Amino acid sequence: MLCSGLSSTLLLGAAYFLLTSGFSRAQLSLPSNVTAISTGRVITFNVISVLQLSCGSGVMIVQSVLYRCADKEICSRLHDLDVIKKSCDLKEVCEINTNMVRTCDPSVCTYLDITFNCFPAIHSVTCEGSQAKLQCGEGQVIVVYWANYGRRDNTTCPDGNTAQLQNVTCLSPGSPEYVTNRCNWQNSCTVEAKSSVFGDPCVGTYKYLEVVYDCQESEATSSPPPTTVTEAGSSKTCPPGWTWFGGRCFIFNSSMKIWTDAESSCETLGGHLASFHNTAEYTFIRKLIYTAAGSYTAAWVGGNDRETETVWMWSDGSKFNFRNWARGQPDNYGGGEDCMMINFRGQDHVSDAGCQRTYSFVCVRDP
Ligand SMILES: [Ca+2]
Ligand SMILES: [Ca+2]
Repeated sequence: MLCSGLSSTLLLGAAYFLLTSGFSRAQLSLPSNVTAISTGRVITFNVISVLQLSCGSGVMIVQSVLYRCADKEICSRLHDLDVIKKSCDLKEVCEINTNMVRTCDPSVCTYLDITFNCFPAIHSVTCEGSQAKLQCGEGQVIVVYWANYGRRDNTTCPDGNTAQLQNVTCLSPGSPEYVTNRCNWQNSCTVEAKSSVFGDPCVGTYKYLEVVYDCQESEATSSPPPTTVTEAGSSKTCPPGWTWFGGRCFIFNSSMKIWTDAESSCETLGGHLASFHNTAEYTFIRKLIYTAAGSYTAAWVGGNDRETETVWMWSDGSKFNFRNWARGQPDNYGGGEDCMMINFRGQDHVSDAGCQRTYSFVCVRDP
């Protein structure tokens, strides 16, 4: 296809983009508050068969792929941009086999010109069956930007037989949330790169776990984490005032309400009283309260055994697996404590309390 056929090229490219955008464009991105530290550019002749893009320390996001032509015209190929982004985005180093991209016309368009931005982050790769270890320096904590258990090129973790390396669009959409919940705000953490953890997104493919994360000074964790993150297939944002964590949005409300009125308030805002399913979420909720109120104010959350005594549930309908009650709790004191509160007397303390008491509360909703 000649460069003069640019408009039809773009149309074809656009159609291809619509078909594939669910994978490559939306998913492989960083939170909007992470800014590029440098830019890179590789210009090559078509005759070179392999070219390398590198960010040194940091991960790349490919910005443009152009063919520079002898007559100075430029072909912009959305399809090739898509292919290269799919393979390179969020990596520190990326090798492109130029037969991956289709030239406009070798006799006319002789240069391939790729530009990319580099962002401060660490790209960790762990082959299937091994254990990923994320580690930050002393006084630092992990902030997870992106993760995928699957495969998106056929050169990483090449130990499988050839047939097991062919599927390069293998994604498990739950990976970012799982790794975030497990590792965020920790100094180090381990994650098993196994299908028993993530599910098997592509049976018969030899997979690997990629995690893109940054290390931040632990003092910085008192400021809210980024409110915009990218999850499977789309970029999701919390409404103003809400804070994102682990794929959900949270907000603290300081007004004192009985439990059912607090739940109603949260429902009015499109959510429920907050639930938590691991230590990271519980710790985050306490931090959210501290940031908003200036102290660990006692607050209602969504746990309750109002329906059946000792059968605890979350008001948002999620699975109740919480066990880490304060010592001696829940005690259903006086025969009438069916609602869950945290921060009793400002302490790291989860207990049951009478639902007619009034406390501040924390709501949760989907982005
Ligand atoms: Ca009870
Ligand atoms: Ca109690």
